[in-house]
Amino acid sequence: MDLTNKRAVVIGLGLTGRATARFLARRGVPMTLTDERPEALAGDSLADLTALGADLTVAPYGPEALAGADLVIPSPGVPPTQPILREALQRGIPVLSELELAGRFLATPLVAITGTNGKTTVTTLIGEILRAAGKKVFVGGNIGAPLIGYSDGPQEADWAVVEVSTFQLQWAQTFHPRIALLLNVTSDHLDYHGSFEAYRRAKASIFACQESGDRAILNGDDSAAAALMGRLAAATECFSTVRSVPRGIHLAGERLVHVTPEGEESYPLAMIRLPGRHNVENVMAAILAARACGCAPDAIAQAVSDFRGIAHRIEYVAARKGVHYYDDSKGTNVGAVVRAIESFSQPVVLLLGGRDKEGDFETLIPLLRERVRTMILFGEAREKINARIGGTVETEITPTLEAAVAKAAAVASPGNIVLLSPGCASFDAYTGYAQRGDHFQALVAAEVKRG
Ligand code: UMA
Repeated sequence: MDLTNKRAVVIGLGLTGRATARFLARRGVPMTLTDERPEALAGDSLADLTALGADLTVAPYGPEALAGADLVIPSPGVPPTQPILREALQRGIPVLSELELAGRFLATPLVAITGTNGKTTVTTLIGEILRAAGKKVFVGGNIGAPLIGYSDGPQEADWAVVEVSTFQLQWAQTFHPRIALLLNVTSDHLDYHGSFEAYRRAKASIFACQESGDRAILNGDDSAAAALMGRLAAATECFSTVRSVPRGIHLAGERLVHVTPEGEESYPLAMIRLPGRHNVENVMAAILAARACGCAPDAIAQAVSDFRGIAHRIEYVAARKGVHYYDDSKGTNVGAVVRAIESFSQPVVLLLGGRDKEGDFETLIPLLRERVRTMILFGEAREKINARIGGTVETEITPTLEAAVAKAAAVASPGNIVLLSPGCASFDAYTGYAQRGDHFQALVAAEVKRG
């Protein structure tokens, strides 16, 4: 891609916007920066860019920021309904995600992972396996470090392993992973994409530019993912915990059996230290990707058995008076809540709430009846969730997470699990799920100290 004599407009100066702006600055591309929060561009917040000699214009947030634009790079969180994006499209100005731009300058083969849930676990685990197998790896994308930062550097890794969100895929046209994984598709981000169908299409677009020499990995137990079997250009493998598969990996008793054209390989189920059937799926997906990257089965088995999971994803926090507390702050959609509840056989006190994303809460009802003894609703969406599923089981309503933890400590009995799996975004009260999870853990620690 030739950026000579082009002016770029970068919308949103968070992690992605900043990394994009640095990339453009190093290439001498003049740019206009705009953000709906003017403070993101104020004071010395642009010092790193000016130090790079960036040719910068700061514009108020709105279509007027598009003056002279040859391309527009929106941050992932900018919905397509924003007037500035609608205006750019109407004027025929190319709109590219940071992922698309990064892909155009990437020389390292790419493993890309998408799905409603499990992306971060699978991305992290693939990175760990590749490292254990002696490969140099960049791990990033939606998980934290934007891919554009890697494309901007010397690109010394053997593989780039990136978690990819639908927000990033939305404006990607030529994004071409050597290995692409679709883990599952359940309802999420409908406030952004408008419909489940649009969300599903955005997820499936991860495969759009793949060719026959590439690898596609699908969840055979997920209807939206499995529907793509036989319809992709790339060589396709799938994983299943419920049935055997002709090409891919499945669960057979106490072993994971990988069927390849060369024969069968198998791994002990007991090597997986993470709870829940969903984590068996996650490990299966990672094995298929790692084998496609050329990692040996023994290195894979070792890395899987060393893997203890990721922060804020059904993370054990502490015990108090026989009650065990778990932090699943990363569970920001209803599908994630289902997975978290299903990970426990004990009665659950569930903390649910935050900022709603048009979540399909009614689908929780059978599981709530089966496994949840008390549901504590908190945050901005508490009344909305209460109107939809309140009273299905014993229900408490509290304004904040702090009050929710205090209530949970008061109602839980020995043998119960207190589970923060909010099913909502955190942005009503926090900068992100990690800050919410840290706060939860601090509140639990205070309860433990209190005795
Ligand atoms: N902004 C606007 N207009 C808008 C929305 C945001 O100007 O309409 C501005 C905000 O004021 C802010 C900046 O844009 O200054 C923030 O941009 P952003 O919300 O796109 O966030 P980044 O900091 O760039 O972080 C993004 C991802 N965030 C989102 O997709 C919302 C991070 O994923 C990701 O780790 C990071 O890029 C690096 O790739 C977070 C996430 O919640 C963890 N992702 C969603 C998920 O996993 O479900 C998709």
